[in-house]
Amino acid sequence: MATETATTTTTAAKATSFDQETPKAAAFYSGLREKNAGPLWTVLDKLVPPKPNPESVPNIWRYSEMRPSLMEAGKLVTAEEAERRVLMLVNPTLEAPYTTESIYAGLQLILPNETAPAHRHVAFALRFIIEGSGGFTAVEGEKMMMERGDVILTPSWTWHDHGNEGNSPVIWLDGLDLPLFRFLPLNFADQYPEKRYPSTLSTNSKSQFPWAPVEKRLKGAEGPYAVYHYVTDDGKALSATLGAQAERVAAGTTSPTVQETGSFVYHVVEGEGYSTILSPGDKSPKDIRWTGKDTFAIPAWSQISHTATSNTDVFLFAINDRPMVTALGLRRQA
Ligand code: 1HN
Repeated sequence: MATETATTTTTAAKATSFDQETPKAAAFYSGLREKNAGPLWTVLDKLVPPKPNPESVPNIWRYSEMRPSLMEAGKLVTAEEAERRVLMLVNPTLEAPYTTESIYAGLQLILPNETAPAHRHVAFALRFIIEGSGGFTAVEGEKMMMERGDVILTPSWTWHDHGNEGNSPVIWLDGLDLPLFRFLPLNFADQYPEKRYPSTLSTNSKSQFPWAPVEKRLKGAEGPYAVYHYVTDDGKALSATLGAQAERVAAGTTSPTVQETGSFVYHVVEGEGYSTILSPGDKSPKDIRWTGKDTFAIPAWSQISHTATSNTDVFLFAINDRPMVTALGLRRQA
């Protein structure tokens, strides 16, 4: 990304008052580049903008389009060959691993009897199970059966492998803090010498958050809109980097407009509707229509509201970067 910024800002500099470059000035600028230095005054606007200026754009990955591609991937490569058979959700204006500037998301498929072999890494992962039964993930010796709507954590540096003991495809949404490791290149990883790390079945793991209690909380909350913030047993965010939330928007209503210094990857659990997103880079709001199992990205500091057009309530799940934004003292809300 650094290279991209440098390129854009050099171009931008040419269009400003510094474009009356005399041969002497031109020689000065190119001489600086040879010294691995550069003039701040041509890029200051971009480095210190009046408001956040994400490069990412709002984008949707429709399940009706992504699922066939996942199934095709299932024919091309085994989970074992791939290590993780994932279609990354790449923001149109960025490259992998950026779904937003701070969140990586992907759709992972595991077919019956496959194994995604055990490894561990510093990056944190959380998963939202979309479809299939009989899938499992084992995290540091705890084997958890994956059910639709579960959120399952893979904390930093824990051994994990996935499998499918059922007879249908199992698909989930992965969220990882991989963008952070482009900025801080500190992500180590290990392969386990065996396919699986030894594990025993767990039905009440601290790393597994079933949907039913979350849905119950959302349904029990008064009013047409409710949000639930996932927390661990000790009341903390799900990790130091990424967190998660779920929302209910009553049928036929629109949620309040919010704007905060963080980005989101939303996933539609149930219902139909659209989100109205005014991202900092856009002049007018954009409506993104969605239905069940779709996933969409929202850049930082966007104005966001969700409208439920179905005649049943809408339930949304979202991965956010709030823990890291908060830890860095950068959290603001409009
Ligand atoms: C990973 O370990 C998983 O364990 C999924 O399922 C996606 C993307 C990048 C790096 C590691 C997994 C990943 C990943």
